[in-house]
Amino acid sequence: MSTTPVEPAEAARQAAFDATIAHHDRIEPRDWMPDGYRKTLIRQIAQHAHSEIIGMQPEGNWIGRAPSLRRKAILLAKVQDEAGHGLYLYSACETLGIARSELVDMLLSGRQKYSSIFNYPTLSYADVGTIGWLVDGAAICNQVPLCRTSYGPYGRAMIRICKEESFHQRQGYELLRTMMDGTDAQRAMVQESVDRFWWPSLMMFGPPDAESPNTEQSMAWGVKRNSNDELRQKFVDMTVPQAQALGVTLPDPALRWNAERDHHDFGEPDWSELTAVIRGNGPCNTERMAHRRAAHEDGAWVREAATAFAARSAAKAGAR
Ligand code: FAQ
Repeated sequence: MSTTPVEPAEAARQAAFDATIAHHDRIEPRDWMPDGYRKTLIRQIAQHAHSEIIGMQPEGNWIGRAPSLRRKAILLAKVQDEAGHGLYLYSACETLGIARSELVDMLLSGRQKYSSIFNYPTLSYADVGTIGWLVDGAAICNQVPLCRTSYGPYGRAMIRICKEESFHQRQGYELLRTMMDGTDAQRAMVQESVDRFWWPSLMMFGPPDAESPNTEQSMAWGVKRNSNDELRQKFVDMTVPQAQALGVTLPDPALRWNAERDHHDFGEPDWSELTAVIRGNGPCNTERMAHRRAAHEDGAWVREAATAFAARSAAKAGAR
């Protein structure tokens, strides 16, 4: 059998990369990396950044209708954090040799995805609490292991993001706790919101491992540290006692403790729904993208002004 000859220099670079991965050390922007590794990181980090930016919309929808000044201040801070997360992640992605404008273009043209969860509507103020509790809770489960991802700039961005996500989750839980201690109508509002967000939150972890085309290679490269199903299970195990403490019912009749497995058993999410949402056919996909395109167009003058200012500053610095 004939094999393609590998240049000695390339073989040495590949060996150095493999050794770094095997030692759980970090790959840094100037290190050599295989094309597939670079492409995988650009895909995942960019989709993560897009998710943070699109993820501002469902909650942003409630800033003007927050029930008190305190709730408004908390929600404003949270949504601003999400913008910040998007910026750290776009910056981490740019270290891989791709321009932010190109990443934004890929989002706006539909060539890159963002998390399915942000294509669901926010119908009541309880949804702000549920997003904090369940959606940020799922995000934390998924992102804490990413602090140890093999690519340095991504892992370092994740450390800061996870600290802020913890605050987001707590504010969501605290909001729901307050509502659960309120009136019957408020309790019903929380339960209705949890009923709508439970299954979409489980889908945030991606398709089941057997149908996840990227997991095996991403784990071999240390980009992902756990599989989709492992993290989904961790999230369920973490959330069930919190639901009990809150006094809400998770809408899954199959949910029960399995002492043999030392984990909760739970029902199968409707994977055809995840596929439909990822393909653009979720309840709010069209609205979310239309809003993002309009915001991008509205911001054109800011980008032009910043570019002109940067060019003038560079020219002045050159003249000095
Ligand atoms: N939605 O082979 P896999 C947040 C796609 S941030 C949409 O398993 P992979 C903070 C996947 O891209 C939430 N698409 O893929 C916040 C792939 O398509 P591609 C975002 C999905 O990459 C809270 C295909 O399906 N977090 O919540 C989804 O190995 C509150 C096959 O899937 C991150 O991005 C989905 N749910 O695993 C903000 C974390 N699942 O690209 C505001 C980083 C899968 O081949 C408010 N990302 N797909 O065309 C990851 O950990 C991974 O990328 C996974 C997917 C686990 C999401």
